[in-house]
Amino acid sequence: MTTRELKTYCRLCTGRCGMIVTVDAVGRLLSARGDHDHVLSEGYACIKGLETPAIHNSPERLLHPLKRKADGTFMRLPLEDALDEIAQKLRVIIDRDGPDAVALFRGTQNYSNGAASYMVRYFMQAIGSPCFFSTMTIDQSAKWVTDERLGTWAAGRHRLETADVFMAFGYNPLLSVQGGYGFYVNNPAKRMREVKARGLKLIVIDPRRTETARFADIHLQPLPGEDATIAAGMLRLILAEGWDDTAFWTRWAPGVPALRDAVAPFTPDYVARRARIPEELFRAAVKIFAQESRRGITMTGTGPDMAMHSNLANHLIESLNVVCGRFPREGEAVANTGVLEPLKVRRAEARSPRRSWEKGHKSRIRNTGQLMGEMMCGVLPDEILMPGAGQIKSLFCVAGNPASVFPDQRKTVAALRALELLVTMDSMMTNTAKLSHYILPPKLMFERPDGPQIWETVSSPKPFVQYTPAVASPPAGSEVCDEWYPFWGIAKRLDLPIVFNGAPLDMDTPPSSDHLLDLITREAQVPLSEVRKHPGGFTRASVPATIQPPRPDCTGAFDMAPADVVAEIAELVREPFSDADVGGFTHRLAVRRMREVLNSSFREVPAIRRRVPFNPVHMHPRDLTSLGLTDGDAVYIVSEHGRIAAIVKVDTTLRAGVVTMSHGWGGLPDEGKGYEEEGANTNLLVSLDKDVQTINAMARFSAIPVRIEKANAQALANDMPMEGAALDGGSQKRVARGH
Ligand SMILES: Nc1nc2c(c(=O)[nH]1)N[C@H]1C(S)=C(S)[C@@H](COP(=O)(O)OP(=O)(O)OC[C@H]3O[C@@H](n4cnc5c(=O)[nH]c(N)nc54)[C@H](O)[C@@H]3O)O[C@H]1N2
Ligand SMILES: Nc1nc2c(c(=O)[nH]1)N[C@H]1C(S)=C(S)[C@@H](COP(=O)(O)OP(=O)(O)OC[C@H]3O[C@@H](n4cnc5c(=O)[nH]c(N)nc54)[C@H](O)[C@@H]3O)O[C@H]1N2
Ligand code: SF4
Ligand SMILES: [Mo]
Repeated sequence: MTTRELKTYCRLCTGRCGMIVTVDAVGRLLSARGDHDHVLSEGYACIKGLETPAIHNSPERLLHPLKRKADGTFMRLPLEDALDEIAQKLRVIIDRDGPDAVALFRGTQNYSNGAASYMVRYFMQAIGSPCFFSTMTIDQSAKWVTDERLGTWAAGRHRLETADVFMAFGYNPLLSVQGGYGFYVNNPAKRMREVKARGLKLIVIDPRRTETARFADIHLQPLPGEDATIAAGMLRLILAEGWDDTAFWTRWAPGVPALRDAVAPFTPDYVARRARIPEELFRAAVKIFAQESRRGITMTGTGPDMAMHSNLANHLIESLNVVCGRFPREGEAVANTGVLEPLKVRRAEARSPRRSWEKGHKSRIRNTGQLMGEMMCGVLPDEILMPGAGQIKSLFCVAGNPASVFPDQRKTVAALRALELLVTMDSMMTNTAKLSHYILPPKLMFERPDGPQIWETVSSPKPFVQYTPAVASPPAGSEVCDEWYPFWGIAKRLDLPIVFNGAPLDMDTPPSSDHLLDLITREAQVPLSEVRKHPGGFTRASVPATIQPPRPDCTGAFDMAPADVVAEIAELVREPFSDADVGGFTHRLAVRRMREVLNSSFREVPAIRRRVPFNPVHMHPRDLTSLGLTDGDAVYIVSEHGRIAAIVKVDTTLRAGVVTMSHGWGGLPDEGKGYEEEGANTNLLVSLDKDVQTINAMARFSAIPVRIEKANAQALANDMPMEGAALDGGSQKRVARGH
């Protein structure tokens, strides 16, 4: 058999590992391996990237558009017929209820799909609906809230390559390969060894001794959910000891004294007792970060951003960077000037907060506003369920699986079922797909060209981008489409012109994906046509550029202590120390990611199923002993909101009192195949009504008070044993607490 090897890259996560795929004569994807010549990833690729051929060729992959029939089963129909029907139904909804009745949810696998990630935004603009949702607001939107109420530094932050210190709150890039502002994630373990070898000090604040924490000079292992407490204490100590950069904040953050007053109660002793960390270790961490280091930032991952007080925690953690002045200054060289991003002038000046959620479109749910032009996922289920003007009647779900990953799975599923029109673009029969009226399966990663990269200059140490053509053909006989195509096709049928990055699209003849990529990058410093000539990636020297002085009339400043932040600090102080013991909830459940799966996907791959058939609940040996449990026992995990069954896995990397379990597992509530087949969904334990953050409606996914009860094996064989769960959503049966 003739085979060919082609260079490409993996787009599943921000690692963007260079890959070499092998395809047969007809373009069928046979295998994938890391590209050792790749400038950034140097041959590294994780099990998910390596197993991607198994997803492309999976017998479970959906290969044709499907329509759900009245009896709940699905029938095939040609794509153009599906688009006709969808457009017709949308026309009815828009004419009757207005464009606001149409919503779109962007899941994680849409971000790195260049053409489609832009198209979904332009499609919603063409419809004229503000109801755009994305995973950004069920993951780390605390960062957006902070940008919008603290402000930002126009020249970015200190970068890892020149840092003396890096302090990570609940962030585990060595497993999650999540890049962005903090850590370069191409081949993360190698990068970590390099920066440690040149003397970087690493501080990790995480209830688990994670893959990242193993490299830490100091690892604080607090109770989850106490990051606001810890950061407040750090600010207090830094300002009390004079380890701050007074000249910097006097000019750019005049509210620091007000913040200092607000955090006065957070003495080292209080922080240590409340977060349950050794006071001396806490002091040592602050000393390394603020006194002994000059360069380097602190940042959060999903841990603090998904726990309670997430917005406050993020504000206070970013305030540590401000108080210590961890931003590039005038005259410093710009590290990465980019390739496809337009060349920007970077100025050493603060940008005042915009508080955009206070203006513009408001949700009917708790009057929640928008961030970065998006509505908050935390209001989506109620926006669908609540009748009246403005009710969402139709949802496009693109490359995501809300039925598995949204908070309060029962309410979310009830909402998805209540939709008049649910259209899902996915290649698998996910929990969300099962509830959809139409499923439009897309071409997958290696079947599409790509190039433009989000975070191009912040997440890479040097100007580097990679273009990839489609390197594999979709399975023979399939009718899978480019992910952007249905949106163009529906807009065409509705007579709505699409303006794509400023360019009106021809609405008679569909564009090509490459044409769309060219439009996205039309202001690029190096034309995409040039980048295309370098199959393994394109590197250039940084354009010599320095950070420019602030504009003479610059009035920008960080807002350290706005009234809402001060009120949240006061509320934190008033709170009982630990709610973990309240109401019989003895433990805290924290978020955890698994190397082998990506949120709810990859579980179907045989090689992965053999390694991780379900999501165990990880517990410390001491907790097992005190509950009379052993490794492999069946338990119930009970929160105020719900109850799930799971199998215990002993884990010495945890602190006692904290249990972890990864998300995205399990079937639809009460319809699953049982725990040992598909795991359990932790979002049955998460409420959308209680402990929800203001501004971004973010639920408490981490640091959830739970108790662990011994169960019998029967509990696992059953479908979700939901008796005992406090249900909500009104329309659902309310079952008495069963124990
Ligand atoms: N293999 C794999 N990789 C992934 C994903 C995946 O599902 N699997 N998902 C991708 C996605 S969508 C994202 S957003 C990124 C996320 O990437 P990260 O933000 O790095 O998230 P995690 O790896 O979950 O690390 C969060 C850490 O927070 C800790 N933690 C939990 N609660 C708290 C708390 O209250 N306080 C503190 N200080 N720590 C806490 C946990 O122990 C955990 O180690 O990963 C991406 N990469
Ligand atoms: N309890 C709890 N809940 C959580 C989290 C947590 O830590 N704990 N983490 C949260 C976070 S950080 C996030 S980001 C969300 C994740 O939220 P989602 O992005 O909604 O979840 P995924 O399971 O990653 O969904 C991706 C889907 O895209 C499909 N897919 C793969 N490739 C393609 C493609 O090329 N095109 C299309 N159209 N589809 C494709 C996959 O089959 C899969 O169904 O979950 C959140 N939910
Ligand atoms: S780390 Fe894994 S999933 Fe992420 S880009 Fe690399 S191979 Fe793909
Ligand atoms: Mo995420």
